[in-house]
Amino acid sequence: MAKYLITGAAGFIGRSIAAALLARGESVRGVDNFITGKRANLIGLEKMEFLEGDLTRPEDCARACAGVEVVFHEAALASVPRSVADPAGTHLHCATATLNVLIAARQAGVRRVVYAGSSSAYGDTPTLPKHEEMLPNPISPYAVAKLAGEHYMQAFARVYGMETVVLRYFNVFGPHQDPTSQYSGVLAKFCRGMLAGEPPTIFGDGEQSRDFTYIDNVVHANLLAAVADASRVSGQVMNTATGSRVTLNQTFRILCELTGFQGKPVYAEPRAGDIRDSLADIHRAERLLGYGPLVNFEEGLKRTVEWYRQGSGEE
Ligand code: UD2
Repeated sequence: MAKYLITGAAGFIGRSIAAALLARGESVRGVDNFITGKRANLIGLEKMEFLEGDLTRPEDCARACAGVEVVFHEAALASVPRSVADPAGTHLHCATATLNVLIAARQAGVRRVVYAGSSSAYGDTPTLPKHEEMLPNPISPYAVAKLAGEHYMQAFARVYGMETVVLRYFNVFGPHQDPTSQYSGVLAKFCRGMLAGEPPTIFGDGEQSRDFTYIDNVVHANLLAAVADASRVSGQVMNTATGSRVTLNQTFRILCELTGFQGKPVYAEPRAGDIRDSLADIHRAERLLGYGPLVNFEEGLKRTVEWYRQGSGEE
């Protein structure tokens, strides 16, 4: 019987958490509906018990949660522009699916649910760094749906006494992130494109900034969140990031060095629902989890470019 369930196990973050747990010899179950997850991401995870299932179906949630102690809920449609194009789809697969997971987890006697929150919850506030005491101010349908999931986590902790922990991820990147969709994260797209000699498109003036967080840091935070003392972490929201930021223009220049790309970017209209600047205050995760970033941005980017250079991520 699996001890851990990972939703979105065929996605970039889910498969990375699964790999870390399996490397520790843990028993892991994964569930994915392959809307954005990839079968190729399951390679190397053969010891994981895998269920193909959709979290919008309560019966699939029940099957996934049976006998499990801890759930890492990573499944989502993770894209601001996708949510602008299809707000109902994002709501269904982010908000409704999260409620279904919580209901099934409670029925199955799951002890703890760790949730993949999003920095988009903060919205476009000028205050930097963003800290958890700030009022959420979501501006895209994606941000609203992910924030609804956070509130459900907190409500289940308060009214049912379930242990729930929200990790608010800031722009996660790294190996296994899908570069092939129009909705892919910017670094995956840029790495793959620039390695192929294609000029990247920058939406806006390129001076928007992000606290880009390498995947190993996010995996580290999840493993800590699974074992941290419930009296300290249950019902809490914690930024999961590095506490530093770079602009897209700076990132482009670093990527030119790493990939050998010699062209110029194409500048296009800013994207609807976009945030200008994003930077995390990570003190709460440091204090409550003992979290600290393991890999900085440049090192993470180097490893990521290497991974795409080896032709991984293509299907
Ligand atoms: C949001 C969240 C992030 C995560 C993600 C979904 C914020 C600050 N971050 O990321 O935490 O939840 O959604 O996985 O809300 N861009 C280009 N060219 C491209 C693609 C993107 O210039 O080809 C720009 C885009 O306009 C934006 C930046 O790059 O300014 C980052 O875009 P993204 O889609 O990678 O992530 P973002 O910030 O919407």
